[in-house]
Amino acid sequence: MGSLLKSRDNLVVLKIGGSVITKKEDDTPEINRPNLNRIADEIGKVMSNRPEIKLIIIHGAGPFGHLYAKRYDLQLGLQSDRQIKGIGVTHRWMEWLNHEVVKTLQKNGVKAMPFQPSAGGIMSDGKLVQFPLNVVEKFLDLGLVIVSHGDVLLDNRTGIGILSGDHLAPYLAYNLRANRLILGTDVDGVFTADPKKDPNAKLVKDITPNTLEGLKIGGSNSTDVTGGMARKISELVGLADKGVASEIINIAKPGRLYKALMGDRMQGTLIHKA
Ligand code: IP8
Repeated sequence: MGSLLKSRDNLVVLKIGGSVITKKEDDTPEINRPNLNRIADEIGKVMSNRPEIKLIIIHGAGPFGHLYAKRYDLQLGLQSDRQIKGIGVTHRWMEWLNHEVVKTLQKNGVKAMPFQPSAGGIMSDGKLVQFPLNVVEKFLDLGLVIVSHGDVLLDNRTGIGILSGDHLAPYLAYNLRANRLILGTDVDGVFTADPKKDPNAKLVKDITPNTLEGLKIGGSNSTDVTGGMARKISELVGLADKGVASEIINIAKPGRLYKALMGDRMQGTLIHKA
């Protein structure tokens, strides 16, 4: 028990946004190799400079998951036989992406360990209600870096559902009492409008449960079956209310992830209790 508490002191949950490490070419999912290589290099350097850190990495899907989840309407729950094949197909694409992420991390000296959510996780109406936390803890205690991802899961009420990494990361941060949750995206944080489309979009430096109301949040992705920025924020504000603060940073910009993991909390949007 003592060792578990000690490991949680340094526990960091990092979400790597799917849009940062993937792209779509001619309707086929592709890995953004330059970004993945650089991110793995930054994580490798942090882990050798600060070996006391226990790290859980959750990566998003990008087209690897969203393209197929949408093609088989998996976000609607189980409604027809046609979807059954899509469960395995979507999961296979996610496993492939996960394999590439883990391999790249390992090449950069990270003791990365793949962890498949659909093998042990169950949802109920889209909410994660079961996950093998004890297994995750034991692997962390061995010194491994868990590398998990968004996935297709069994759902007690709807048959199947999509587990977003944006749901899994806060779930793990809360249930394993992480002291930091970092969400790495391809924008500088939360904006008042979509910064890729609106030049007047302003960065919101910090959000608390009290300031959320009245905040206009921009920047969702139309191909994303799991909901974009607004859903992400409401989940994180709920988490801040329970005492786990989080940060949204731009890990598409070189060096930002390294600085964040080394302790800099001021680079993007901080979501915390008032
Ligand atoms: O990109 C979605 O994960 P996310 C997972 O983290 C699937 O929302 C299978 C679409």
